Amino acid sequence: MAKKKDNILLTGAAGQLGIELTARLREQADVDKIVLTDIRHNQALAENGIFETLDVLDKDRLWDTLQRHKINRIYHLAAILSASGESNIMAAWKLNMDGLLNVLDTAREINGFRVFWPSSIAVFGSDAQRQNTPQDSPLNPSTAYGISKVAGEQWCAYYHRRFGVDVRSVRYPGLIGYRSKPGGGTTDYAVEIFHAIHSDEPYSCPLQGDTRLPMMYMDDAVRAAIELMEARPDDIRIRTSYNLAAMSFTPREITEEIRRYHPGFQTEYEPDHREEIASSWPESIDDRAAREQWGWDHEFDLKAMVRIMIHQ
Ligand code: AKB
Repeated sequence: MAKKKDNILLTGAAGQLGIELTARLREQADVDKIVLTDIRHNQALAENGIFETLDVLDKDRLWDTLQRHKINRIYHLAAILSASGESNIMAAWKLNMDGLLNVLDTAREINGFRVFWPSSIAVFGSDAQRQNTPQDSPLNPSTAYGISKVAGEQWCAYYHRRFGVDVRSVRYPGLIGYRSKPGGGTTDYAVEIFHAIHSDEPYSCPLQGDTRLPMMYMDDAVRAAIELMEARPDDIRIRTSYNLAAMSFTPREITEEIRRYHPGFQTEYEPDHREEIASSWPESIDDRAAREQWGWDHEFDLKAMVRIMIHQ
């Protein structure tokens, strides 16, 4: 018997990852319906498919939307990221935590439902090993965002253990793509730098030149989410969140790579509060568990990513 096609809902669909994930999901043959939601109306998304405004803090409305569209997969992406979260810690905690709990608590009422929820390298703090950070490291984060991700990971494991909710998660590094803009993250510089290439001014980088961070090209990030959602439940042995890695670089190294195409390009280093966050995060990640358990493998390194970002 042919497998029933999926009805998928995205929260935070207008965000950096949501836009890219939507484009990829639309190409999948086993997807019947994609319902895009975001807290604010988005005309571009509404013109191309089903779009509804949805505040994930409104649990009744979330339930109603899932029921009306017979949703069996959710990518719950709505969140406030690390740098923005520091200017409004209560808003970050409320959206990131209550939003996730609404999704998990609703999911336990629906048979055969799957949840994807992104965690982040922000779960690690300065007492975790910084190079090749292991899956099971101390989690003492430095930001409100990181605290919400650590708590969220624990809630995911709890809902899986206690109610059998099929929730799956990865700890994303900084994400880089050209179809959508990031908003409010510490790693946003790695996208903004490309928008500065054609300016007459040098790019003003909010991190120090030698602050190394784990990063990932968007196509890898999107594929990771989809492959994890398609993995056999028995292969997923970690129900908090998987370490995930692709490349690591410093602002100076990405500048050098861009200069191979634009030799006049300059970066000035003017570290602000984001430097403090970045220097509490890992430099590189050990993601062997994801590779061994559900076959994760990245495709893009720094050179490939820069080539695409320059030529898109
Ligand atoms: C951020 O910088 O806050 C995010 C993340 C690594 O979770 N990109």
